[in-house]
Amino acid sequence: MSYRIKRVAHLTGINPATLRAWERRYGLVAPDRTGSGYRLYTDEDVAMLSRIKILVDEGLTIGEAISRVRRGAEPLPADAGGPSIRDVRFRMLEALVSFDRRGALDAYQDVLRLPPERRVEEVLLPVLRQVGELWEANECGVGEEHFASAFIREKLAGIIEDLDTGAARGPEAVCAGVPGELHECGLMAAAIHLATRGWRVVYLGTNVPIEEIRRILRQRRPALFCTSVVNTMGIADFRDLARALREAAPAETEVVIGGGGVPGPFASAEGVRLTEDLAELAHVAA
Ligand code: B12
Repeated sequence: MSYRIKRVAHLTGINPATLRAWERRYGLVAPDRTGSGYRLYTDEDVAMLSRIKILVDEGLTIGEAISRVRRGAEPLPADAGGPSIRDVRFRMLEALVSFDRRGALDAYQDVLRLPPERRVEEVLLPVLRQVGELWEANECGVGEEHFASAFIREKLAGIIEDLDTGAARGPEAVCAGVPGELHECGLMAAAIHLATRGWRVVYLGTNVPIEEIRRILRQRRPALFCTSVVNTMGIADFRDLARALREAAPAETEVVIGGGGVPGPFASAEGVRLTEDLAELAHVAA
């Protein structure tokens, strides 16, 4: 049987952006394409991706998970001695959809030992996506989703505060959401990703008018401008947005648009780097 990417995401629990990133970066799978360019995955692809997802959920890095699956070896308990990441995610999710702030904080407490990036990418964002799935499946309401988003956003803001992004001595990055885009957590994750690599981050939040972005970029002339597009956009609108951002930025500023709303697989935009993957920011940063 063959499956489209959304179905694979549903079956494996790996979001489409990550599936595409793993394919590109690690050559994990090489799906065929339909006539219109959509990926088609096989049963074997789905089985292998599910196995990798389980290992990553158990706390292995993606690199470790891939080499283990390629060697066909049995997984080792990655979090021996502490609660597993999967367990923490489960407890946090349960607490959040029950409006149990104390319970969610207790769960978060158990992963404070992890470096900020792992807390973000392995706990906070996956829990938020799971809340989204519950909401989509009508298993929780908008109220629960808002409560959970507010909690996750608060933890991300706490990490940004702890990283003291304004004091860093590295190159400067401006992170801002574009008009109409209210999803903020991907943008915050990008800011955290950069800050942990020594970037000085000027974080503007969501829904910033293009004219304001232009004014600030022209004034500060940062090395990097980052935005996150989560709402799906048509290719034409997306190109207009990318062009407007490229024009708004000085020539020396690299412009990066990330997020699951970036249309694929044909999207491209001159002078703008498109990526769905936070890890690619490390290459930009390099
Ligand atoms: C929380 C949430 C909200 C909150 C946001 C609160 C906040 N402060 O951020 C609120 C309530 C505001 C909201 C509103 C809406 N939402 Co909403 N929301 C979500 C939810 C549950 C989580 C979003 C999120 O932050 N995910 C975590 C992020 C970080 O994961 P990610 O996007 O996959 O990002 C990864 C990569 O793409 C990458 N990345 C992301 N950004 C960047 C940036 C850079 C530079 C880089 C390098 C990488 C990168 O890194 C991430 C880690 O791997 C999702 C469900 C889901 N599955 O995500 C729906 C979801 C995104 N929302 C959706 C919708 C439809 C809406 C509304 C239109 C609902 C409505 N009818 O009003 C509005 C739109 C508001 C607007 N104008 O933007 C849809 C989007 C469908 C689509 N693709 O267009 C989703 C997918 C739910 C669904 N399944 O239908 N939402």
